[in-house]
Amino acid sequence: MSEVVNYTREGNIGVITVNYPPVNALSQAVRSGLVAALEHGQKDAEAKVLLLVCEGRTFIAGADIREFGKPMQEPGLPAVVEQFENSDKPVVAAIHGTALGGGLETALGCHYRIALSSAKVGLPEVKLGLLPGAGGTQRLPRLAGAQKALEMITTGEFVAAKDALAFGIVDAVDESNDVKAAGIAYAQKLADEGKPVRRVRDLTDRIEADKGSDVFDQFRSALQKKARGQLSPFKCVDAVEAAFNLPFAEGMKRERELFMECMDSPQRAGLVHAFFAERQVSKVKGLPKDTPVRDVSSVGVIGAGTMGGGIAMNFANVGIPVTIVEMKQEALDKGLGIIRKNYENSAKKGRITQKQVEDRMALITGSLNYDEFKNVDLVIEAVFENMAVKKEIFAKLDSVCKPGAILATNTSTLDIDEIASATNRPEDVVGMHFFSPANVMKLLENVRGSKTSDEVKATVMAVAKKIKKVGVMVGNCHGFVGNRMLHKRGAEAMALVNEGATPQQVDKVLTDLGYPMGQFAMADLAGIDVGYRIREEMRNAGEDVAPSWMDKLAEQNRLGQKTMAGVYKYEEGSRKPIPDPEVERLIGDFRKEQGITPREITDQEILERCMYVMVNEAAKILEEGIADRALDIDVVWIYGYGFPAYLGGPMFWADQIGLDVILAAVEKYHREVGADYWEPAPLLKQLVADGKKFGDL
Ligand code: 3H9
Repeated sequence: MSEVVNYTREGNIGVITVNYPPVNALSQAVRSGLVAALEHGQKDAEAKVLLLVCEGRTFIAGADIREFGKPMQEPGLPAVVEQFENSDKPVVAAIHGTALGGGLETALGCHYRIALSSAKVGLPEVKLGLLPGAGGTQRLPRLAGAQKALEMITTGEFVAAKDALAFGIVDAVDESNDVKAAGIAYAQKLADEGKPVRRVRDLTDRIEADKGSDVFDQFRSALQKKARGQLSPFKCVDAVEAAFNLPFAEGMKRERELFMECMDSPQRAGLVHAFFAERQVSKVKGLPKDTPVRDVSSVGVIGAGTMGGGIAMNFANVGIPVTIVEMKQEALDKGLGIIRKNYENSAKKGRITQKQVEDRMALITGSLNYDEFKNVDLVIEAVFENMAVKKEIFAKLDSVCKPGAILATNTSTLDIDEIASATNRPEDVVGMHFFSPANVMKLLENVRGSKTSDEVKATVMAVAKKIKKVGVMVGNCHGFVGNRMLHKRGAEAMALVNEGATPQQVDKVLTDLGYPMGQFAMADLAGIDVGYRIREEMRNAGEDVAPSWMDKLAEQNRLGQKTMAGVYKYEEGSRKPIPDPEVERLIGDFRKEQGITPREITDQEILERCMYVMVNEAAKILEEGIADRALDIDVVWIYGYGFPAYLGGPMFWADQIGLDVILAAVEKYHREVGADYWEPAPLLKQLVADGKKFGDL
């Protein structure tokens, strides 16, 4: 018998058990083990009904993603599922944890399904740039109809057991937490009642009901907006539609063709890279796995502004009490009011209940007094970017907070070590850089200072997980990983417009690549005054800051979305940027003032300058050890800046373009543009010389 799948018998029930930690993925060993165990069960004269069940934390969570991109080894999963469906003896799948992808498809090949009430099912292949390739697109609609099947397959979202029951995906839900006992009891009942096999492929009611429906076109047109630039969501619709237009066997062939198209696409490679990268970042290089983690069951936040409020919500959302301290009652009331409004909006959209709104608000208290931080386990400072103010706050925290409390700053650019130097416990000081809106964006850049202890590092990574963020540990430098790269892209975007491009041309190149918004639309969202204030402060400090047409926007009170005019103009109630001839004139005047003769700039030049400048900077970031691995940078950009996951992140993308191509362009722009940041990164040169990629590091 196979090591990972075994066959036993309990009375007249033949039990096929998968045991392949951590998630019982369908590796070649599992697939062949399943076939062998099924054959065993078929031959076992004593077995009247067969039961498929899994050991460990979950039912089969899908195909083994690590096998993707390698030659397929027999038996293929569609054939395995078919053999289960062909069985003459009824087969029951008993589901606990998550039955996902090929796991759910295997269960759909069984004749009956029972799930624990805590279980979830889903076909998340689309999130990996794929579609269900073992009959999921053909069998799910036969149980759940076109609408539900399309929803599940195009979003990849999981469905709770009780909903799966309502949709016809499972036949029974068991309230216990013993999946094997529940499965055996159900199988026994079937055996006692002499229930026949029931093959999903033969079910036709739902197919007849939805044949010719316009639901497929509705999904396609909704996806034009939601899944712009992506391949697999559209292929998912095509595959599901085939279930309604073709006999089962033909539909399976169509599914296979579409599946292979997706499997061979670079988007699949990018998304699989992103999947593993997201999991890798939680394993911080050089941080021992058994590093103790401090308990964080109460949190303090300084500042009730947009960032502070959003940060506080993350903790209240997972049941952790938060105290927000502000300087003035008015600011505190305003901040708490905004938090309530955000929750109320979520309730209106049906995302949370009114009770949850009240429960979460009850966890958030406001105060004007730092003494409230006496007993908290973690304080996060989220005031404006000013070193002197931050140092004053940290000195105060040092005197108020209990020993062992973690003192974190949400700074997006400032030196963590200098902030830590205002305390007598720099080992407890760390950066926790949230991304705006902090209650939505999934990235948390945890920034280690030179003295931050391992325990504190491990704790902030655990906190990220607890509040459902993707935590990435990075080093201390101006802008850390994300903003340091963004600043270079911003400088190039400005230079391109100065030289002759329009803001909308630059933004379009970025959105065509897959970014949710371009550089200038983003500036309008953040507020034109933000950069203006920073530049003014630098000028006041005697620094040499080049003039910018953005300053003129700020001086005309064109501050972005909030004043309905910035780089773009906006219509009442809309966030859609509309190019404004007035701004083009203003830019034209600026060029004249600066003695610049505008030239035609190609989209390719925009793409290269905006992207390669980031890749070159990222190579320096890697070299300096600010990021531990290229994949950390990829994850920062996917979760902090909406870089399209299907491109795998900027480093994975760069590897696909070819580092030699990028280096040649960086050298060219270094000569032509001349800015310091175009100085080619030695690491980039080294990798090209060695014929290596970022992914090889
Ligand atoms: C598919 O099925 C295609 C078919 O339609 C057609 C075939 C012909 N394979 O996430 P976690 C690893 S496509 C290999 O931290 P959690 C993961 O890397 C597949 N490894 O745990 C990690 O390893 P490590 C469709 C996998 O409890 C460890 O397991 N299925 C796989 O937070 C723990 O993972 C999916 O897309 C896999 N399939 O969440 C499901 N899955 O410890 C993808 C996980 O070394 N998986 N690993 O870092 C998930 O959504 C989550 O992992 C799951 C558990 C919800 C299962």
